[in-house]
Amino acid sequence: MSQLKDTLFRKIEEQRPRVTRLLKEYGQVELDKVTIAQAIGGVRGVKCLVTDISYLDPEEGVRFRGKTIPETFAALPKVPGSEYPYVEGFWYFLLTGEVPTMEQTLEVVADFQARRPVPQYVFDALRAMPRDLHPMAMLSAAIVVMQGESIFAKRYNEGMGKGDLWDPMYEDSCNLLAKLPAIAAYIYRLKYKGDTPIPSDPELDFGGDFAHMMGIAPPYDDVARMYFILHSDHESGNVSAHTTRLVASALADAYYSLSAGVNGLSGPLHGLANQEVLRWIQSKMEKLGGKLPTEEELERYLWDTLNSGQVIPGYGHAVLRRTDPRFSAQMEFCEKYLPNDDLYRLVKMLYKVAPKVLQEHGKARNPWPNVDAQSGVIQWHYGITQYEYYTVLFAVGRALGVLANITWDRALGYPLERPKSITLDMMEKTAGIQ
Ligand code: FAM
Repeated sequence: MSQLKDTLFRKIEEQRPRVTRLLKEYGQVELDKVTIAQAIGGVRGVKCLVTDISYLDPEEGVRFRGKTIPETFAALPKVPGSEYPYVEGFWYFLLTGEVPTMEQTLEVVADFQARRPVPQYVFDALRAMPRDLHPMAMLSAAIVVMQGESIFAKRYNEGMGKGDLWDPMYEDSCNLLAKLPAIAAYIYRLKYKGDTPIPSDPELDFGGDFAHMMGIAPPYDDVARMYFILHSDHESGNVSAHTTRLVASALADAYYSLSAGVNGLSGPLHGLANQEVLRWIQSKMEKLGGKLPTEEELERYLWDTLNSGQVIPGYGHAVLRRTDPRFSAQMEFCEKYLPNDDLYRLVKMLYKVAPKVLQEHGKARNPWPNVDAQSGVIQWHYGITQYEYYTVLFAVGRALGVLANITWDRALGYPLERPKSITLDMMEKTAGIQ
């Protein structure tokens, strides 16, 4: 057994009695109440999901396994010559809550390298799709087309007990994760680079190999590592995380579940927002003949967008009430590597003007930027000018978090999710409306 799997198993054994005790001895303790506004309003704020992978504090932002983003970056082993950690070491950390040593990290790197080859039929299937299909639809299809590889589905059909199902879920998750960079890069080179796929370099790590297969020189390898880690998890109520877990709760395997989560991520209010941000700011620059707007022009553009009933992409959040630390982490990168990039300067100007306008507008509960306000700009700078591809990058990162979650869900025996519905009539009756 690998050190990662061994540590994971030890952690699972530690956590199981906690769940049993909470259920048996404290099962009736109330965690929250649900109001009509919450039932109608997308279950916002109702505390009814459990995950230990990450926690999202409205003021502070996300913590992965108790660590803030800067603490996570500082703690994990770095790729030699790079400023950002190995994605593989982050996977170890997300799964176990323990910071791996360099040796433990390199063991995961080697394990992922062995799991990396993608079946030829996946590429054949991608080639058979219309070239103008959205890359998120291509990614989702490429994931589900591999369902026949699922070890979980095989073991389940052979009658494996519920308590052991975490093991094949872990195996499927590692197999899928190891293959995702090659699939995502293949989609990119097939669609946008004249069908010129670049084979994987078996010596490279997750982020390094992705940059290599995209055909983009350093420091894009560090951009990839940073980006995948930042987008990995945001507790489990967001659409992509929740969808993946919901589907997996019916004991669907990781291929079906992740494909479903990727479909959820493709919504413009969720993962697709990063493509919207760039589209929105570039359309302003186009109107100005490629010039940067002044602050006054930008303010007017913001009001025009709001007055036409559209949202300001990249701003607002369902849980956060401050600037997203994932935005700040990317800003730090931009300050170092692309401080004079025009688009970045515009993003900075937007950060100055938009919160004020949104506050004045008075609707958004959070007038501050989220992760998507920044991410497209970095990708554009390094030559990925096809907006619609940005959510694919988000999806590769998000896979880390959701796959860690569904592995743990099987380990702790969490059951099928099945919230109760009521009718409007019932709600009116409860409210005392005749
Ligand atoms: N621009 C204009 N109006 C906004 C707004 C924004 N950026 N953010 C929120 N509002 C409006 C919202 O549409 C709602 O209006 P109605 O009452 O007319 O429906 C009102 O303010 C209250 O919304 P809220 O409670 O503050 O936010 P929600 O929890 O309903 O929605 C978001 C959260 C993220 C969907 C919303 O802020 C939004 O649409 N933002 C722009 C799109 C975006 O950046 N999405 C990416 C989110 C990111 F974190 C991710 O998932 N990748």
